[in-house]
Amino acid sequence: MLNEINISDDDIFYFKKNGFFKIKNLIKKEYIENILFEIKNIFNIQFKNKNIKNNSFEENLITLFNSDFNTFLNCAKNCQNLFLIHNLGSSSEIYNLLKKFEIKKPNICTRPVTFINYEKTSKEKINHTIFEHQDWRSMQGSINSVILWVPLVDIDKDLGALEVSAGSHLMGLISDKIENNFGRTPDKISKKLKFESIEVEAGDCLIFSSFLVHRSGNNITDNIRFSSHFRYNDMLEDSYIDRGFPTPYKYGPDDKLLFPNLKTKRLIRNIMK
Ligand SMILES: O=C(O)CCC(=O)C(=O)O
Ligand SMILES: [Fe+2]
Repeated sequence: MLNEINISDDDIFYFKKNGFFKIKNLIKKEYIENILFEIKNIFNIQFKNKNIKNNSFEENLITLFNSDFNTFLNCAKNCQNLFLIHNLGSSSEIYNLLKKFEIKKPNICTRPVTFINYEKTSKEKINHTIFEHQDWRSMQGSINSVILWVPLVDIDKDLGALEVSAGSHLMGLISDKIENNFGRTPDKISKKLKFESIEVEAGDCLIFSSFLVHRSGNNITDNIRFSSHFRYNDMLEDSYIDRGFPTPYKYGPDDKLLFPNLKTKRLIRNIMK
């Protein structure tokens, strides 16, 4: 799924100094297109089920968002669980790439997330534009932990390209609270930082230190910004070993039975006959 790429000593030097590095044309374009197709397909199944038939995917999405928010949200959640996304993030090719960035024994920190950033299907700003933060605050993993940020479409400044503050990783943890699941960095410090937009094309990948201060750019277009984000730890990093490998992410089922009247006996017998 990846193209042959060469990471030079200069690239690693750049990464260490700035806290991020754009890997051009890392993932085969076709693979990214397939992920996008699968994402849209999850929604398309529900558009059909709900008899939503507008002209475009965007219009259908808005209709679903407004008419059945719960199903919209469940579609978005299922986009986190696509085989293609998990296969990419847990591939030996990505494992080997991480080793080039001096992650001695890479391990997956948490499940990947896929963002479908669109103001017209957002209840709050946080749903499409994330404030300045450091991912390490939520991960609390190895000191050299990294994020692979993978655009699923071309993302230029107008579409809200990710904005990073070069070198900010060298401050260590400055974030003092978790807000909406993100380790927000204090305004007093963020305001003084310089940010640059990292424009990317589908197939590129941004690797960055979990201490790098970053935020979403403003999407001033009428288009959806799709991206997937992967987080990794190094199981051989001393402080992570010393801290006993903390794993602060929570995951579990809802206590509530969502459809108490579902005729499961009849349905399972019908399928199994
Ligand atoms: O994609 C974005 O704009 C920000 C995402 C991000 O920083 C994160 O998921 O931690
Ligand atoms: Fe982040």
